[in-house]
Amino acid sequence: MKASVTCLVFCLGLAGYSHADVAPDETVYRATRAADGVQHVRIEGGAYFFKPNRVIVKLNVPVELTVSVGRSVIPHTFVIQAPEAGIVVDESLSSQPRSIRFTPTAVGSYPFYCRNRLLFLENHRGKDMEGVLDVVE
Ligand SMILES: [Cu+2]
Repeated sequence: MKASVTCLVFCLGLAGYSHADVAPDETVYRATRAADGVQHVRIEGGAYFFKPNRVIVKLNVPVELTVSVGRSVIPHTFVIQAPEAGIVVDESLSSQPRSIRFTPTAVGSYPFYCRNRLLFLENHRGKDMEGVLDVVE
């Protein structure tokens, strides 16, 4: 009896987490310098998320972001506007991975997001298609 109650609680818990419309929780990727001296980061986008949605990179070490989206009729973009840190990115995305290179020059937390909007509806950023790039010492 006790075992079946435990299972019931556990199974309900799992069902709660598998709800497809809920935005994924924060997924963190901490980049490290690879043998080529570059911090390689892969970000996957979709309607409406970026995964990981929190990326931590080291200051003054080159970064190569490889960004793509799953097959979709909805166009998406990847934007970072942080000229104060030497990072200005505005790219259209497709299922073909796209590489973006920059070297972060200032510590801080910089948002990345999709700037697209579906007709007059809410923009994708407002639907959780955003994340944070943390530049650390
Ligand atoms: Cu989008």
